[in-house]
Formats: sequence, C-alpha cells, structure tokens
Amino acid sequence: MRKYLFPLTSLAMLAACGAALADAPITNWLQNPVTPLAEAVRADFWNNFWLTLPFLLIPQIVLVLVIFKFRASLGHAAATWHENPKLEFVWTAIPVLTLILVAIPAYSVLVKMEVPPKSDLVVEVIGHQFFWEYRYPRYGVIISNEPLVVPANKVVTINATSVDVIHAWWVPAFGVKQDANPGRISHAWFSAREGRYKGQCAELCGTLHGEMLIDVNVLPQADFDNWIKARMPADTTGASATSTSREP
Ligand SMILES: [Cu+2]
Repeated sequence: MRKYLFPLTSLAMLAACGAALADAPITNWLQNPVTPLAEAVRADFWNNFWLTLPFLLIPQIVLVLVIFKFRASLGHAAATWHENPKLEFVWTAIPVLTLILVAIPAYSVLVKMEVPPKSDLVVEVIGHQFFWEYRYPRYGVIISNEPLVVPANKVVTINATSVDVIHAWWVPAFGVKQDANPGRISHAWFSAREGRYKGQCAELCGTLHGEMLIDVNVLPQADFDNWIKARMPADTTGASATSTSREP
C-alpha cells in the first residue's frame, strides 16, 4: 500500500485543485471583454492557450509513462543509442509551425491596437503622482480625480502623457494598457459597451501608485451629451455640443 501513497496523494491534490478551479468564475483572473479590442485579445489568448497546451501536457505525460514503463525494477537496461535526425526534425518543425500560428493572429491584434479607427471623441489622459487628469479638448473640459466619462459604442481615442514619471493607463475590460510617458504622447483607443469599469495605474510610479485607480463611466450618447454640457465652461456652452460629429 505504501508504494501507492505518493501517486494517490498527487492524484487527490490534482482533483482538489481541479474542483476549486471549476467553481471559480473565470472573471476572477481575466475580466470580461467589453470592447472589440478586448474581445480580440481574449480570442488570441485562447488561440495561444490551446496551441501551446499540448507542449506542456504531452512531454509530462510521456515522461511519467516512461518512468513507470521502463523502470529498472522491471528488468529494463538503460538505453545507449543517441541521435535520431528524423525525430529531431519533427520536434523542431512542430514548434516552428506552432510559433507561426501564434504569431500571425497576434500580429493582427497588435495592428488593431496600434492603429485606431477614426475617432468620435479624443480624450487626453495625463498621469500625475498620484492621480489621473482627463481633458476633453473639443469641449474645453478638464477633470481630475473623478471617473472618466465617455459615450457608449463610440470610438474613443486616448492621448496619454505624464507630467512627472511613467504611469500606465490600464482598464482590463477594454483591452487597453497604455504607458503615459513624460514628454511623449502615446495613443490607445476603445469602443466600449455601456457600464462602469475599473482600472489601475500599471506602472510602478511611486509611493501612492496603488491609489491611482481608474473608473470609467460609459454612458448612452444622450447622457454623455448632458454630462459634458454641464461641465463646459460658460463661454463655450453656446457652441454646438453634438459629440456625434467626428473629431479630426
Ligand atoms: Cu502608478
């Protein structure tokens, strides 16, 4: 009985881990995507997961089988042969092919991220130690230390920068994580479904880095128009505030 103790304990531990994971909602470790970009990132994640999973499983399974099947106590002598060009060719070609299958869709997601479509709204995101400032240049509105408000299902372009050190504007549900560098403007974009979303500065920027939280309220267009009108400086409220017209 004692010789089965180790394999049996291992199996019991594996089963316990499996049961614990099966109960945990997947959103605990990967937030649900609410933008086309985040959906593309998620699809790419699963593509890579399934493509690379066999490389983890097959060698481990073969290793365990070989250890048991060819063990010395069954009378097996150690193998003395080496080199097998055919086998080496196959186990080089399969990873190369897999890497190509990983790279092609990943590159197309990268291009999608880097090249924003024509934007409906431009927001300037400015990182400070230790808060976020948001500017809506089209409306002359500047806010800080409060949620970013944007219209739903519209292309929002983020121009990110910083006044001090490197920060990063990260909202997982949007599939957006963009560095905000001092002296440089970097770009990101999203088109989100209605809702409230959370994020966090993703670049260690000092003692209160952990307090640089991000809240985004994605409102229906009409609600966004009302919100922005209420925030506009008095001398510009007479101007047209229809945010559906496209930004240059
Ligand atoms: Cu930070």
